Amino acid sequence: MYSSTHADILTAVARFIVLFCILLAASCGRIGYETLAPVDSGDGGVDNPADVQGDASPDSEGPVPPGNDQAFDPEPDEDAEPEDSDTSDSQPDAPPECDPACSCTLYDEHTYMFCAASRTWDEAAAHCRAFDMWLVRIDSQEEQDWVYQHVIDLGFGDRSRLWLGANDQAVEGEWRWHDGELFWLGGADGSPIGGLYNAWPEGNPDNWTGGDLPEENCAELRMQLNDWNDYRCNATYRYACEHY
Ligand SMILES: [Ca+2]
Ligand SMILES: [Ca+2]
Ligand SMILES: [Ca+2]
Repeated sequence: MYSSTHADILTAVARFIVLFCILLAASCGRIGYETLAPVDSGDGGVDNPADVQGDASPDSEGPVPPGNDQAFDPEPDEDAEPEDSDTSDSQPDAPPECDPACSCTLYDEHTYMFCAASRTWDEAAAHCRAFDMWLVRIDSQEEQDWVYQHVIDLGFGDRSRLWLGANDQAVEGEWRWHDGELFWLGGADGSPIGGLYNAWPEGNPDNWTGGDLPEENCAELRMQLNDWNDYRCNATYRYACEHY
């Protein structure tokens, strides 16, 4: 009798414990859900249309666990930094490399390289091309005067001569810049092409050949007069390159 009663008590206690645990588990589950759910239930349970519209976009992000928000933030930042560095990388790519033996400077967003070494026109032109430049192309009185003054500032001398990109080596009388663009047709009595600038003085280009000398097919800047002259391309002058 006693043992039977004792067993009943144990069974009742066990049932109570099991029931308690079931209730406890159900209670915990509900608490856990409600903890995450308010934002969702706000969407689903919203009876006010105004709230639906107002909450729609924020809630669509809101229900994403806060942990995700934190995960999202670093990712755009990491993306943003490379974009910035890419942009900054593309800028340094623009200016060409400068030969340490020459002097480089910036004017009107173009890089110029002034070289004191004396070379023939073809040698000077090749040197410019090796640094992604052309022999200097002068397109305005302002550029002409700037080049003139810069040569003075560099100490090249006010009587020095400087190779320019202009030449008529391919066809006599067709004066083209180093890049190939035609800007003058004819001799001293010729005409500018396309309204392009020139600084020929009266009497040049004259293709002078005095005796057995080669023709004059390359243009020099005469510092003494701040103008241009056609001269023999195998002469050796200082020169200026331009990146454009
Ligand atoms: Ca130029
Ligand atoms: Ca000529
Ligand atoms: Ca001449």
